[in-house]
Amino acid sequence: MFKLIIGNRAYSTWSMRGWLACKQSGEEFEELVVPMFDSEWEKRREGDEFAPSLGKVPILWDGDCVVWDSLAIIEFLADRYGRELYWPEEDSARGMARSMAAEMHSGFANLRRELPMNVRKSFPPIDLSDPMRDEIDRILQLWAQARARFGGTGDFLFGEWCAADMMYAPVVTRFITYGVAVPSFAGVYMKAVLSHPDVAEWIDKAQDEPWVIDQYEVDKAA
Ligand SMILES: N[C@@H](CCC(=O)N[C@@H](CS)C(=O)NCC(=O)O)C(=O)O
Repeated sequence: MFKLIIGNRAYSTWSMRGWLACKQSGEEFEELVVPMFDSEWEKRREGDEFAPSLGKVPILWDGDCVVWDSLAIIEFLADRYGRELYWPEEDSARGMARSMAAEMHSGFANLRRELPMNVRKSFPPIDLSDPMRDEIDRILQLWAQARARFGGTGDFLFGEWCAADMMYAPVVTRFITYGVAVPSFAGVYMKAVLSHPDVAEWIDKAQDEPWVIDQYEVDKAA
């Protein structure tokens, strides 16, 4: 059985992506939730289990084999359990899905910095900075293109739930948390993401976590 080390469900976007990828494998796996930034955090991340990732989560251990970084975890699991579980079958759809996942992984710095994930909260709508507005427009444009070209009759970006949806799931929760206005097609897509059983399970379990990180609890509209 492999083991996934993750941070707080309430706040850790990259953990959520890695965990969604593990759920998609259909395999039983052990999960270790490590509260980020508590008094033990620095000491814990100096331990052997955290060493390969320089102390960041998620980290997947399978015996001696270790894979860190959410996107690497997706690819590792796709190799092992079948690419079709993670990526669209058709080349141009898969090319776009991979590009969107990579753009999420390396981009949208303003959104990531200014709107930290908090799946337990929903704040009044905030005023968006111009750089963040541009990033949100780009995300909505990508979602619209994927849905129009490849969504077909399915609910997700490329029809079936895939790794691109996993990568954007924490964006969906951020849009909800900070009251970001979206066009109706995006609202429908976001509802589908929130209703996906794995996403719903993640959000559900986050409600019972005892830990609070003050900096992620700030109402930015206030
Ligand atoms: N690029 C990495 C990012 C991992 C990452 O930054 N994880 C955050 C939690 S969401 C973390 O461990 N932060 C703790 C820290 O930087 O001390 C991935 O995709 O997994």
